[in-house]
Amino acid sequence: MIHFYTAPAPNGWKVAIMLEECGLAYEPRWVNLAAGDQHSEDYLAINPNGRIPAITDHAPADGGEPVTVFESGAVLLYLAEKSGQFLPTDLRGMSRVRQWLFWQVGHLGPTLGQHGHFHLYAEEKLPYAIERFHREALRVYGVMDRQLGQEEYIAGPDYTVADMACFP
Ligand SMILES: N[C@@H](CCC(=O)N[C@@H](CS)C(=O)NCC(=O)O)C(=O)O
Repeated sequence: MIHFYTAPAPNGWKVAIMLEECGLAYEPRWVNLAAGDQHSEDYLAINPNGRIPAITDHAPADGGEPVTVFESGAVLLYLAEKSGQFLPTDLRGMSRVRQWLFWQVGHLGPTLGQHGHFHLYAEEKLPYAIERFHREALRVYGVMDRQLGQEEYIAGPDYTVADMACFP
């Protein structure tokens, strides 16, 4: 059984998609972000970064103690390797998925997060920050658009965890 620490937010949705797609047994453990659950000592023992998502796998493949994983990209790779799904096993295919997955967690996600923050939520409207992240959001959308103009899915011909990371 996998305990899935999450909340209704994009980084949680990535892992929710994968858990539903791969068919592994899991139970959601809701983290109330508005109430600040993510900063509690109990939760920081699961994810020292104080964010969702995270998982604890109580039946890891090596038969040992439960394994806890945080960071959406790391969780997606862990589940892909555990289930043997949505991650190619050949060198080139796996390399493509890893690079697009790292691109999502390093560029697409943070850029859109900062854009949304400064454009929509920040009480003080800072033109420099709004313009910077707007421009960068358009750039990363352009990268994705070009890639999807050439390939069926973000990392090539197959549907993989890289698509599940980008979609939400
Ligand atoms: N790099 C992290 C980002 C996780 C993240 O930012 N999660 C948000 C929800 S989408 C969160 O937990 N926010 C709570 C907060 O900011 O306190 C990942 O990919 O897992």
